[in-house]
Amino acid sequence: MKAYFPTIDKIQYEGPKSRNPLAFKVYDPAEKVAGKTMREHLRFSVAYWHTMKGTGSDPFGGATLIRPWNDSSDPLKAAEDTMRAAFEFFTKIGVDFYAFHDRDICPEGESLQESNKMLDRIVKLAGKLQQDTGVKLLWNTSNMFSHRRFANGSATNPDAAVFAYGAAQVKKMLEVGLELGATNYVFWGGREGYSTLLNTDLKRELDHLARFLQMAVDYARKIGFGAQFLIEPKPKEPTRHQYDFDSATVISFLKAYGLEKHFKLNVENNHATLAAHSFHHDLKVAAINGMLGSVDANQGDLLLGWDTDQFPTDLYSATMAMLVILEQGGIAPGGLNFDAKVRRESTDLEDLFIAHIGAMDTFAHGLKVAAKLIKDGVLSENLKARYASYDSGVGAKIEDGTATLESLEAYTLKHGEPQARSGRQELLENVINQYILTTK
Ligand code: XUL
Ligand code: CO
Repeated sequence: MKAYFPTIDKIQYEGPKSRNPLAFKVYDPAEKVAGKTMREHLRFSVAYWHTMKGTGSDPFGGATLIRPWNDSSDPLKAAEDTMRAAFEFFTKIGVDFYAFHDRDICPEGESLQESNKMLDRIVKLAGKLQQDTGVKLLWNTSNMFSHRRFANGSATNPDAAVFAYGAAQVKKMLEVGLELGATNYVFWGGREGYSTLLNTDLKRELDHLARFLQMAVDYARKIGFGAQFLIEPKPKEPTRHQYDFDSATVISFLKAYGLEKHFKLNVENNHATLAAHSFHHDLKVAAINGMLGSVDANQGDLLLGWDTDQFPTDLYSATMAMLVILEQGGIAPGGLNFDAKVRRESTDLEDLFIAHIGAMDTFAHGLKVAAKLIKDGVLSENLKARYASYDSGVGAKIEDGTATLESLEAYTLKHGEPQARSGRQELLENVINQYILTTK
């Protein structure tokens, strides 16, 4: 079989002293951290759309990333070559999972029938390659945002025929997920949002979105597709206001429509920061509601302010992410999907490996630091002390619902001005840095 990366062997762990750019310095899949291997904890996934299909094009210029798997004039042959190259990449970089949209793995035909027929051919190949390599599908999803028919969204389109088209696409992709044993199914609301309220019936569009999701739940149940369903929040881009704004908005939407039992969240760092939140914040909001299902592990650029989808290199934010994940007992059946692309100037094939290696090392270090912080009780002891006034006395009465405004007035009249207590933020920040710097 043709090799697309003939000069690159399977990436190995060489440890922190290695100078080899094509080796892991921290990520050792077999190393145990807090009772599980790194591989089990981290569940890394490659994003097909960026890594295999990314061209480097931007609003100012076309493709800069010319890939050898994309050189056939026959689009189906190119799709098959791409799938083979993808599995060579997955096995050489050493991830257990991948993720795709329908239109990433196969081009769209002239009609839905033709698109589905072509898709079947590529899905068959994907199934075979999954079997040959043991790489699994973390999630699949439908692209309901690239084609011009979806200019005004799919589930929230003012035209019911477009709603129907998107529904048909999701039906097919649920069947594909079942066939390929996907562990999750993602709904990212591509163009589900609006550009101006002047032409938008906000209430009706939200009702339609809920109907769409309920239909997907019903069909998955009908065909026996038991994957975890995930909604991926994003506040803006491509629309000015996306309905799935952030974790809190999605959770309240799901609860308003009685859908909260069927969905969890796929939280993405760059989307959280576009919503003016930290990654830590949006993960935590999902987690405390029992709804953190999976993660799109990337990062944005604060100087640019759009969805730059960069590979995660920020040890601090990876540490905070792993803290939330470990505290909730892990991310399975979700994973850490690198929804990230190499820069358009990073034109070598090798750059794809280097980018993933850096991202995997970043999260591996975040995992180790977070495990140590938890083991040493650094934050939990401080939290316990900070809220101790609610463990007994007046605080316990507030928490158990027996306090009233009258009883609290009486308490205040008796005790007077509360004592100032330091939040000790700088101290905690120093401790986190100490752990990041000294964890081996
Ligand atoms: C877009 C984005 C998507 C989803 C899948 O910003 O993150 O790639 O992850 O549709
Ligand atoms: Co994403």
